[in-house]
Amino acid sequence: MKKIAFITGATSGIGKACANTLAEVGYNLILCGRRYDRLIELQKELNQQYHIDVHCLTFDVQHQSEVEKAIHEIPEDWKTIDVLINNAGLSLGRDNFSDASIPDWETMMQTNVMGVIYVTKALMPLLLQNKTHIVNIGSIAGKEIYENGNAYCASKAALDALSKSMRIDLLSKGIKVTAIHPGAVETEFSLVRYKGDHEKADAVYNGFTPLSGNDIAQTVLFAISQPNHVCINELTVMPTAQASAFHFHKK
Ligand code: NDP
Ligand code: 8X3
Repeated sequence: MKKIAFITGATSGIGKACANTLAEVGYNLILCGRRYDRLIELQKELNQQYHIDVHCLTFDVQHQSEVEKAIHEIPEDWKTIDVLINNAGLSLGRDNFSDASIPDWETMMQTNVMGVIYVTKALMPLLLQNKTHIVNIGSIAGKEIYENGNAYCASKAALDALSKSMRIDLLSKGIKVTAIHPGAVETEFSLVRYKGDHEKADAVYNGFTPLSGNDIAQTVLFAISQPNHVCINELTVMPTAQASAFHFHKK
């Protein structure tokens, strides 16, 4: 029987790359995101290319009732989830604490922190039943606080704490929890952060080779491919040209 992975934020970037990587090694996938058309397109591609089954769930992780409704409607034969990848997330703006927008901050906290809580709690009976491996996509931003990172850094620091808490609380249930903390990955992340400003978004990755979504997907695959008795608790992954949140070697 094929394994099943549940991936949030599968319409783009790291989540989409995880979908491709896990499809390639034979997982069936539950793919989530708000953009239904992208999910359906990806479903078709993966189905044709890798002959795997894909179930799509459209919901906004910020709304507990939407999350619960979608998860409640998972068909019976999709309930044996082996891997949960909590990946959906975003940054909005890179503004000084004094003038950053509170609605932006609320969206980040609600998505990056409460979204992970809503999804994981709604899935909990299935996670316990299946001893599902939970993989949370954190960020270097949760480890090293940088100027004008404020609420995004806070949201990823909270997720770091949540990942550690899950690992401790679910230890006796036989559930592995892995946190992956990427540095700069070229996805739609910066375009979202800079609200559609391509020039600002592209500038983030100028002068060095950033990670790709696939680089992180390969790290996730490594973590979930370990023997039963081995748990990768956390990994920080950066481009070779990045040494910390502050140090880049740009040409
Ligand atoms: P993308 O913008 O390319 O992808 C973000 C994904 O999250 C999309 O699929 C989007 O789907 C989903 N998403 C965002 N908000 C919501 C929401 N409210 N409800 C449901 N889904 C949502 O960025 P990345 O792939 O780079 O980001 C993935 C994760 O990686 C994030 O948690 C990010 O913080 C983290 N990360 C990224 C880094 C980078 O440099 N790119 C570095 C470190 C961490 P849709 O819009 O269709 O709902
Ligand atoms: C995304 C990486 O350094 O822009 O989490 O915060 S960073």
